[in-house]
Amino acid sequence: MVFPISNRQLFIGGEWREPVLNKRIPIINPATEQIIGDIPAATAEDVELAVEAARKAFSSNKGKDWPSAPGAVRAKYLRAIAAKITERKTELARLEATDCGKPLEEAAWDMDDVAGCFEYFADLAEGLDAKKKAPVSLPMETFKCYVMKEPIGVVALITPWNYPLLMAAWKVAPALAAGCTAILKPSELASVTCLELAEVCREVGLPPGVLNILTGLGPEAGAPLASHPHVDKIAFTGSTVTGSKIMTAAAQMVKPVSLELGGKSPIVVFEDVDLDKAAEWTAFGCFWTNGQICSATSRLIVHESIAAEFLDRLVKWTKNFKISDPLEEGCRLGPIVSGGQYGKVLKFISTAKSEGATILCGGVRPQHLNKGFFIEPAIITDVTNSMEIWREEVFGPVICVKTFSTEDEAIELANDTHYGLGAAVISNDLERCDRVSKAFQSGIVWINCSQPCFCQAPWGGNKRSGFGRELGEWGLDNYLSVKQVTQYISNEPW
Ligand code: TXE
Repeated sequence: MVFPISNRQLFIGGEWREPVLNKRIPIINPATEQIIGDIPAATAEDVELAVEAARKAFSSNKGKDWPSAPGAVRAKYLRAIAAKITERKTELARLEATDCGKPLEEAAWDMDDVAGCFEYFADLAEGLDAKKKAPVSLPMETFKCYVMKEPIGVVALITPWNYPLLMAAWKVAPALAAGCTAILKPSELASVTCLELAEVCREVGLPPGVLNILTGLGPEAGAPLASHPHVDKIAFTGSTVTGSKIMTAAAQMVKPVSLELGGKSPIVVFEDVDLDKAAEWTAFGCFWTNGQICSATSRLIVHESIAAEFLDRLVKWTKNFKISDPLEEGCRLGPIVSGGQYGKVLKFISTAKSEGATILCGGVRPQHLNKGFFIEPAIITDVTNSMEIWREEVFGPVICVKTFSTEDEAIELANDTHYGLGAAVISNDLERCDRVSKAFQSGIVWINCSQPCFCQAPWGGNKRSGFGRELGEWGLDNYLSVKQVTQYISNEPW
């Protein structure tokens, strides 16, 4: 089905602009493999213009500019953006589903979360006004000291394709709330809704240059942005490989970065669980959004005494999923985002098979769909600790299974990874859950569930899953720098 997609340009300094080199990238509908439009492809020349516009919005007209405006003023814009997103929710959800392949219903939840995220950071922007000068207590009365929180400056926000508008919101909302000005570079695989965010910003009259949106390829648009000397901070979500390149570019100029990277999160299922409920959370935790979630709990570690029965139920759950065009009523799994990612996921599965793993179910194109990048969810057993499928992020609907006999063994298996984003434990023994939560080496832990996420709570990982936290007050702090001011207040000479 062809859905009309607006022919947008780059959004720089509050205006639509053709890319300097006039290049465009086709948009491919992953459900049909058809080209359904195109997006502008920015290059270093456009990055230059966008950084200049953001810098001007940050530092011109002191006293009336974005960073020095009261938080309450910035909050008004953030709320206006949230209201427009809500107003256009149905249309934006359709665009998102068509562009990245996620089921329409899930895309609609994303739009609610996007609006909620802008609302939440509007509240925090207002809160900043009351915290302008936080006193520090000192051991002597001859000095007075206070702390000011100031926006970091011009920030580069580089985002992925799995939650295109939501990942943008997680960065844009706190950056703008803090008083930063920004350049957003969404993924070339799914940029359509981010270009609509530009239109929303234009409609609500966001001051020119406060948010600039450059679509384009990673090496052509992302790299010059990350290495630009007038960008003060980079916030990135994406692969560990690209995260490392961005960190290298930032290191050249000693520039702060926050990185939300890949994962290979475990879900540990103990023998005392309700098997159906546990199977449902396990299926949700790994197959939601087709497993294209950095925190997907894609390593199942299940107690040996229930493994056979549990896997039976898990297979039943996955077989119930409706796999179809994401716009179809009741769709539960859409296509993988792109041909490249599709090939990558299939390769992971065939390598696992050739190394001796058993594909218990799925891992192939569904018989009823002969076009589009569709894969039936795969459950893989007989994996060893050293197999690639057990160690590396697949970013597709694939779960690998290992069994354990003791709690210590389960924890060891769970932590035996170079990633550290999420981890889940399912058990009716809450003391055990508490022990296991403490032992997990991850930034996020779920007890008796997997994947719920709230914009009030910090999000981010350890080890090669990156560092820094998004969301909550931690997410706002990502875009603030702390200034200490100490004053000598005694009349006596020092
Ligand atoms: O990611 P990239 P890709 C993982 C997942 C997936 C793999 C590859 O395993 O299979 O990454 O996906 C921009 N300088 N995740 O290729 O390359 C790029 O244009 C600056 C995990 O899509 O990391 C896009 O905007 N920017 C994940 C963004 O980086 C560069 C979400 C992410 O792309 C750049 C997505 C460069 N040199 C994929 N190269 C998660 N953590 O949620 C690329 N980019």
